[in-house]
Amino acid sequence: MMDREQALLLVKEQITEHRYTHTLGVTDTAITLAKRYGADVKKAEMAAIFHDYAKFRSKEEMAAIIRQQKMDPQLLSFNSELWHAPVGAYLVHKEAGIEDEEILDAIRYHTSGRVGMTLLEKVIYVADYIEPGRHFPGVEEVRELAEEDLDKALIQSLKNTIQFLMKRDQPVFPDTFHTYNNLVSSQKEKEMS
Ligand code: DGI
Ligand code: FE
Ligand code: FE
Repeated sequence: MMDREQALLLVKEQITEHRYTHTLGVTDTAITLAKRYGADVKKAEMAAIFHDYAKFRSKEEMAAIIRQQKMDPQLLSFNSELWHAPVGAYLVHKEAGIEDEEILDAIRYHTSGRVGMTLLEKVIYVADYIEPGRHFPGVEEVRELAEEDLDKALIQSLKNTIQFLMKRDQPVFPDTFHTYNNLVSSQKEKEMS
C-alpha cells in the first residue's frame, strides 16, 4: 500500500490549505475510530487522506465524469456538493493508482452514505463529521456518541445533515434518507433482541 507521506503529497496539490487541515483532522479521527471499532487502520488512514481529493474540481468536469462513467444519473439533479465523493473515488483510482475497493467505496459514499455501509465507510463518514476542525451545532453530541457506539453517531450525523438541508429548503438525496432509515431499523432490531 502507498505510504502516508506519499498520499499526503498527492492530496496536498489538489486542495486548499484549509481543506488540507480538515483532511489531517479526518485522518487522525479515522485512525482513532478504526482502532476503537476494529476497522483496518491503514485503509482508514488512506481513505481519509483521499476522501476530499476531488473537492475542487469544476462542476463541469465532475458532471462529465458522472455521465461518462455511468454513475447514478440522479446525482446530477441534486446538490453538486454530493459529486466530489463518487468522482473522487474514480479519480483516486485513475490518478493516484489506489485500487483497493474498500478504500474507494469509503471515498465514494462519504457524503451521501448508502444502505449497508461497511465498517470502514462508517468510520470515514463519522470522522469527516466530527474531526476537531468542525464546529457546527450538534457536532459535540456526535463526538460523544462516537466514543461508545459508531452506528448511533452515524445516525445522529445523518439526522443533523437531513435537518440542516430541510431547514434551508434544500432537496435531500434519496440515498441519504435510505441510509438513515436502514440504520434506524437495524438499531431498533438490536434493541429488541
Ligand atoms: O466535503 P466536506 O465538506 O468535508 O463534507 P461532505 O463530503 O460530507 O459534504 C458536504 C456537504 O454536502 C454536507 O455538509 C451537506 C451537503 N449536502 C447537500 N446535499 C446533500 C448533502 N449531504 C448529504 N448527506 N445528502 C444530501 O442530499
Ligand atoms: Fe467531502
Ligand atoms: Fe471532508
